Amino acid sequence: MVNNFMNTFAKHLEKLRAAVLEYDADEVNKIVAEALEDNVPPTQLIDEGLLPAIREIGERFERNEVFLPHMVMASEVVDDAMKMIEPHFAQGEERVRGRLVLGTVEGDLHDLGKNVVMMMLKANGFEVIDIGRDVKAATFVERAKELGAQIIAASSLMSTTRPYQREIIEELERAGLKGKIKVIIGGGPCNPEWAKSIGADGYGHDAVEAVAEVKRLLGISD
Ligand code: B12
Repeated sequence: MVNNFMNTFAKHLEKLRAAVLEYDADEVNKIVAEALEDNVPPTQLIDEGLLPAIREIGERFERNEVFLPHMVMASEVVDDAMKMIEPHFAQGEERVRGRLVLGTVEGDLHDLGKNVVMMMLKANGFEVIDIGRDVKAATFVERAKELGAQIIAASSLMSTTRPYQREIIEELERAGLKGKIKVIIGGGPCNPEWAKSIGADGYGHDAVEAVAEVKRLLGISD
């Protein structure tokens, strides 16, 4: 019985990965619908189906095997599929455990990772206000202030945009809010050393770590 489940899951995930690599939106949506029907967990569909495929596209891009339009097509296919999956995430608890403002930094249009982080945080009972992509440092701080957020979460996917994460912390310092509003960062070019060097309060390698870091910063132990 357990093996049957595993086989069904593996089959869906492999088909899903292949369909993203073919940029076949209809096929991807069909597989996602079937997989959800077969009770494949939404996190598994994302982590083991969609994400390996989009990473593979990134690697092919790096090797000059595919070009920008292919990355655009693949990201649109993945974005659509994530929109189908989102309602199937377990709802977070009624009680809101904390409020965050989440965005991608200035100059950076990559938002798939930010969206995955948002889904996971919401599923874990956090209120997340998505302020979009290509967001200026000052806007992160203004929005967090006006919404009474305890945490700013900033995503950066490029080495050229990562410095804007530091600008957010500098903005907080200027506003006298450093330490009062915490900052958590993540995304491809980020790592714990970078987080430490810019004075960020937390770093998450992926959406699961994002949730763990937010809990740590808010002193939530479960
Ligand atoms: C899809 C994609 C695009 C899409 C983005 C669409 C969209 N709506 O997001 C499009 C086609 C628009 C694009 C454009 C470009 N891209 Co691009 N893109 C990618 C690609 C293939 C996948 C990124 C992705 O979505 N991954 C899936 C998500 C789920 O993973 P993730 O973002 O890493 O997020 C996870 C973690 O990092 C973490 N996380 C993310 N954010 C946060 C935030 C917090 C707070 C926390 C705690 C955790 C966290 O959790 C997430 C979930 O696990 C990557 C390759 C790669 N390997 O990353 C290149 C890549 C990021 N792109 C790259 C480049 C160069 C570009 C362009 C400059 C190309 C060009 N010549 O124009 C433009 C720049 C546009 C701009 N101004 O931003 C480079 C960046 C190189 C670098 N180091 O600087 C990469 C690495 C490709 C490469 N190998 O060269 N891209």
